[in-house]
Amino acid sequence: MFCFQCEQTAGGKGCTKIGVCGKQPDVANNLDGLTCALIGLARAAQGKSAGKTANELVRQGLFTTVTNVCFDSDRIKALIEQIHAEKNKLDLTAEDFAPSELWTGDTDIVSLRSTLLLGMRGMAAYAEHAAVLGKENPDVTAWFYKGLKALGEEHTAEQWLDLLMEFGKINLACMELLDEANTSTYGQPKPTKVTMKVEKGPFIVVTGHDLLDLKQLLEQTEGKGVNIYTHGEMLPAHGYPELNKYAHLKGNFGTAWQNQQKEFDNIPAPILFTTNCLMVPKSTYSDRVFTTSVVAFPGATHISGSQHIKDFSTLINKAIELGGWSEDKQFTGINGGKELMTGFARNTVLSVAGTVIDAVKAGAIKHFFLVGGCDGAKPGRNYYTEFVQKAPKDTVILTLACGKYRFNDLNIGEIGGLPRIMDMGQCNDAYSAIQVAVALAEAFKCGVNDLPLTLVLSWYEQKAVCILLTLLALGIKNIYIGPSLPAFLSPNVINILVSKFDLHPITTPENDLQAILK
Ligand code: FS2
Ligand code: SF4
Repeated sequence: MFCFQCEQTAGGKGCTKIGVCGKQPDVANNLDGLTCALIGLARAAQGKSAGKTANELVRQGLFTTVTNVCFDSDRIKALIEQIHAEKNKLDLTAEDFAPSELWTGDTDIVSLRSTLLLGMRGMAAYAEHAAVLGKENPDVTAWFYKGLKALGEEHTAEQWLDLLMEFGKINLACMELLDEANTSTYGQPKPTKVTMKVEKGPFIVVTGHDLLDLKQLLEQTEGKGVNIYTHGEMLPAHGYPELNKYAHLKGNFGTAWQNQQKEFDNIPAPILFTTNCLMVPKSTYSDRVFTTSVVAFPGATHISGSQHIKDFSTLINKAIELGGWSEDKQFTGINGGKELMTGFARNTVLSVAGTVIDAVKAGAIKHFFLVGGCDGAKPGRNYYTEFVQKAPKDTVILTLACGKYRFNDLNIGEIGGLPRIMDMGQCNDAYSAIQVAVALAEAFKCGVNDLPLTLVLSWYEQKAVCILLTLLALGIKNIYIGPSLPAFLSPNVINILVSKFDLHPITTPENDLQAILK
């Protein structure tokens, strides 16, 4: 096996014996086979209209290969068979890409090709979340085929770089599509306080990013005496009016994905994984793990459904059987806070744009930071907690994705009635952050790079890769990134990104704050 797609890759170079994530070699090899079959499908679809089934397979196939999504070789092999059947309908002569060539060749070319593939894996997750809500963008769909086909071809470094920038722009369209799908279905997010107290009685913990799964579970548990708690990337669900209206959507349990083995160990409740990030479940709770859509783990109960309509009764019955705690339990975030705030998406932030602009002009707000991205297990990720704690009082912290659990329970005060930490949502809500930045730049009649705004990002998996490519494609410079640079970026590619985009690897919170605010 070979895999270097995530931040925790073995030795900062690549997993070759077993994944640090727990991915077994047979799973890794089958995931490579899946990628190569998708390239074959894209070759077969060239010049033809591929159709709904093929489009779905492309999205779901790429999504399946994202870190911590699918650990089940049987499911991957079944997907490959379906892809081959679709390919044969389109063109019997088209061949799969050779898995032996996926990660080999000239170092810089492998680096650029891998960056495109990994970005596309991330975008597939967003496209799938939009598709289950009935939203597709033909340009995004077409680009999956274009990108997959390109992965199986020879290109110069310049051509790969051009493809990466083109991809970054199409990923913006994909994030916009998902923003539109979410807000048109569930309403515009509103600032919402979320408790970390779990009430006595049966409950279910829901993690991952898929709001439709949560919505269906809320409908199916209504009036049954089973409470629902979000976990990880599901926290922003509380901000959406059409989800928040359910009184039994009670609060948030736990923190970011890498703490799940500790947090899920002793709870008297089942956990539903709607997307990444699933860690190998410990035997003490594996019978309480339920997966759905592309997420799968051998032995865990998988809930499927046609047309994305699902029957969650086995999960609900498990919650009733386990019964929950006999009294209320107060949990806290990693810094001891008992409440979290979410729901500061573009609509809310832009509705107070006048106040924000006045505060900047009057000098009350000196700088904005977008401190966001993925969380992970590395000790160096304390950087993000310290960065927020050490940021001067006249600065505002916008955040998104699961990296926020490093600091979202901190109370660092307000500026002009606005909290200094504003949670804009999940990782795909980077779209919201971009819209806010663009609107501020218009208000100040300057470019986004001239705003008193710095992006301080944390990365772990492939959605962070597609978001970074979008930011670079938009010409956003001076981004700080950590906790370490991706193993798939070769030294030459890093040099290009540093010289072209002033990309900075993080150092220490003190040094970086000083450099940014000087
Ligand atoms: Fe966090 Fe994991 Fe959102 Fe990433 S829950 S690292 O998938 O996509 O962020
Ligand atoms: Fe290793 Fe990450 Fe790949 Fe898992 S996803 S095998 S940890 S590089």
